[in-house]
Amino acid sequence: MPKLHLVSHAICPYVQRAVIALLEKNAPFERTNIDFNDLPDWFKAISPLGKVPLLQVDQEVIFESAVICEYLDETIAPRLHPEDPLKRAQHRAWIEFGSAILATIWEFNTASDAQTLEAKRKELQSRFETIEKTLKEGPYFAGENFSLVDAAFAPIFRYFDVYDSIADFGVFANTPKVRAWRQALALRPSVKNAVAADYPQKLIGFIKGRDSELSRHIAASI
Ligand SMILES: N[C@@H](CCC(=O)N[C@@H](CS)C(=O)NCC(=O)O)C(=O)O
Repeated sequence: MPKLHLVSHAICPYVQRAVIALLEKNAPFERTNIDFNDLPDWFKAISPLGKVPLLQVDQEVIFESAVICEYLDETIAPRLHPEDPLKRAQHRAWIEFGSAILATIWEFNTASDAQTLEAKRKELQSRFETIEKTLKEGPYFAGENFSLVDAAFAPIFRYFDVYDSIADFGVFANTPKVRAWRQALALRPSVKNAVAADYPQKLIGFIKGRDSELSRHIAASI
């Protein structure tokens, strides 16, 4: 088994995908959280894009969360991707869909005015309405078995635990299956343990550090 070192950040959702996959596989790994305001030279030297997650596998480097998760899935049991190639392709597609949601979440976090925040809120609601149509019995995306799609969506839902403490944005009002999926993922040990206990405070601090509509909501809520 090669030595795995995951270069990380305390609140990065893409990092959490890889951490959740590693924890599901019970694989030993070292995690180092870096500070984007003070990037270590060793990270600059090995990171092609200057982004996390980055996985060191012995002396080799892999970047991009989806690629890291695929590598982990191909090398460490149990498989989190379906065996069937068509189903696997569909799972990859929904992971991409999750990345599109993360892009909208970024725009929601940084929206400069109330109108933009509302537009992004509606966009998020509509994305979850789309995924509602694909969900079956649960508790996870593909039923009983936890998959890499679950690893990709758990960090998305974690944002909403913090948003819920700010205001009722009603993003999941029309999506009961998504709500149940979100609850099931929040209870999963790998999901719980992918971030430290101070994650909510760190995310709130990150949002408050920007002159955004959401930071004004936080100021109004305390
Ligand atoms: N597509 C990349 C996105 C990774 C990403 O955007 N990571 C952010 C932190 S959440 C980052 O490293 N940002 C640093 C920067 O852009 O300078 C992946 O899936 O790994």
